Amino acid sequence: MRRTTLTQFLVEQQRSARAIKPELRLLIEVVARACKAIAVNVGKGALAGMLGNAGTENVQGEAQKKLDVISNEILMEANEWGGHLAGMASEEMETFHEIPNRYPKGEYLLLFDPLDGSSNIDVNVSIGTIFSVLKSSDELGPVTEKSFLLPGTSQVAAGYAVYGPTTLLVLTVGTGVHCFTLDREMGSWVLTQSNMTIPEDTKEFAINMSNMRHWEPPVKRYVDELLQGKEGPRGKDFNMRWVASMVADVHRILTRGGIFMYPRDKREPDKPGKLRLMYEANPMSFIVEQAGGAATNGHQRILDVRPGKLHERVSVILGSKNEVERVTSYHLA
Ligand code: AHM
Ligand code: MG
Repeated sequence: MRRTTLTQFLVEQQRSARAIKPELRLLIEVVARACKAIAVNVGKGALAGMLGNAGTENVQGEAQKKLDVISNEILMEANEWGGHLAGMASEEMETFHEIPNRYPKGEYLLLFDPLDGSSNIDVNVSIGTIFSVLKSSDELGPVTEKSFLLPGTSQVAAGYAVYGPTTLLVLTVGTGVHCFTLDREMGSWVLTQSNMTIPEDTKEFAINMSNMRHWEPPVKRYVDELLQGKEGPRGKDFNMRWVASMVADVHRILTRGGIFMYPRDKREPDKPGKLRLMYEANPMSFIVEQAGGAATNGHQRILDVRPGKLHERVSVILGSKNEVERVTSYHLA
C-alpha cells in the first residue's frame, strides 16, 4: 500500500489544491518536526527527569511543568531561523517574540500552546501541542502585540499533536481536516485519515462537572437536561467523558462526535472562561468548523471574536453542530 507522508500531502496542497504557499508548507513542516521532538521528550518521562514542576510560573500565574518549558523551547528554536515568520507567541510566554534581525523574516505569525493538558503530564494521560498560523497584515514593519490581534477567521493553518498511545498530528489549511500518525521507526508523519467529519448529532458530552455550581443559567439548563436522560426533555441517555486535556477531548469529538464545553463561570467574573482564545480556542474552532462542527462562546462564533489582548480567555462550546446550536439557543432565550 502506498503511504502518503505529511511532506507529500503538503506538496499536493501547494500544487494541485493551491491551498498553501511554499513558505507556509515549510512552516508547517518545521512545526511538525518540533512536535516529533516534543513527543520524544514526553516519551522519556521519568527516565530523563522530564516529570514534575519547573519551579516557575507562567504569565497566567500557573505553575509551569518541566515539559511545558522544554516544549516551548523546542518550538521556539525550531521556528526562529526558517525565514517564514514575522513573530511567535506562546501560552507560556508573557509577551510575543519577534524574529531577531539576524534571521530573514516572513509574513506569518505562529501562536501555540506548547503542551496542553499540563495537569495530565505526571499521570501519564494524553497531552498535546496546539498551534495556529496567522498571516500578518503588517507590511514588513516591526511586529507589535497588535499584529497578533486578528480574529480566528484570519488563520491560514491550525493543528494539534496528541501524545497518546500513538502520536498524532491533526491539521487543517482550510481544505478539510486530516490526521497523520507518527511512524516512530521511520520518523515520518503518515496520512491515516482524510477529511475527518464530526457527526451533527451526539449522545456524548464533555465538561468539568465539578464547576456546575458556578455556571451561568443557559449551560446549567443544557447539562441538566442531558442528565435527565431518557426520562427528560431530550428523550435519550447521554454519556460523559472529560480527559482534562483539550487535545484529547477534541480529538475524541473529531473521531466519534460529541460536545465540549469550558464555559464562562462565576469564579472569576472578569475572566470570560479558562481557555485561551489565541492558543486554544481559535485553532480548535478552525479545525472543528472544517470538520463540519460548530464553535461558539455562547453568543458569538469563536472565529469572529476580535481579540483585545494576546492572552485573552474565552468561553468555549464546540463540537457536534446540532448540540452546539441548542446551547446557543439557550443563551439567546
Ligand atoms: P493548560 O493549557 O494549562 O494545560 O490548561 C488547559 C486545559 C485544557 O486542556 C483542558 O480542557 C482544561 O484545561 C482542563 O481544565 P480543568 O483542570 O479545570 O478540568
Ligand atoms: Mg492549554
